[in-house]
Amino acid sequence: MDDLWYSEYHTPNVRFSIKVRAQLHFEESNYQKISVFDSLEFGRFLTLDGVVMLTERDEFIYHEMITHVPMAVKPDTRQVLLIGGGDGGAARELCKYPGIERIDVVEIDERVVRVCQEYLPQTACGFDDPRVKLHFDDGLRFVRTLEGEYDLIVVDSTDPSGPGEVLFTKEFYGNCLKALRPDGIMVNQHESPFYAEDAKAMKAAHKRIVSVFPQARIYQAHIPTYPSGHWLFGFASKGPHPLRDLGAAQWNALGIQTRYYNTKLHEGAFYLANYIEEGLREHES
Ligand code: AG3
Repeated sequence: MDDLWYSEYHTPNVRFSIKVRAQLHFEESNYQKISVFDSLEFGRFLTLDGVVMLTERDEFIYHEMITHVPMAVKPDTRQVLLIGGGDGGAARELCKYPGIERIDVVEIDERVVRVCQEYLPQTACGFDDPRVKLHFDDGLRFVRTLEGEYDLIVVDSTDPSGPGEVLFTKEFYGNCLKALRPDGIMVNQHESPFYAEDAKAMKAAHKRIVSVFPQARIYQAHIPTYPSGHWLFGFASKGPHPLRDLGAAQWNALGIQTRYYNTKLHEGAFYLANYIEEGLREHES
């Protein structure tokens, strides 16, 4: 087979395809179908239920943007809760901060972690740091029990269908608010603004976050292997503002190496296209 392609439906009428060298792994866990492929253009990539979670070539964009944006706003972050993130990429970025004391990773599917440890060491190395504690548990169940414990919650979930669905509910966001310390920040992967179905889900999620958090803003990044290549993240907090409280000089003084994120781009990432702003504005305070 020398013409093998992986395809994902981004809409019923649009497919995104990557030429693959080989399928390295397939299994059906208790929660989902897990595959790892090797490709010519994007290196190895992980899919869950047929949806691309990360590729070796462009994962740095997503993982840097979901971590360094809140960290540059709140550099004194000590306790972090990472919901999902079973590939280790977000944990890897957070471990670049010597000030972080503990990262609790709550991943529902242990098999995702084990498969990434076997095939995707580039991201799974995030689990090697002793500050990272793995909890194989349901994210909603885990946050329900918490009160005022974390400076930062990173919601590194799948799309809002399947096991990731609860991580887009008002109940989940309300529990995240409760789990945060007084100046706490929650950042989540917020889907794509472009295709109609994705836009609907992302506006609904924003509406729920706005109804729960005093501050809620959206920022963006370019991620080639996600639908439309245009991806959003949510920044919500009990107080800190993503731009007014950006400690650019302080962050730059840390000397953290990044390939996508910088503090200028941080500011730019919060300026959205008109069509997105218009869709969101009705929900913002
Ligand atoms: N989280 C999944 C982002 C959603 C991708 N959606 C899609 N391809 N339709 C990424 C996990 C990386 N830590």
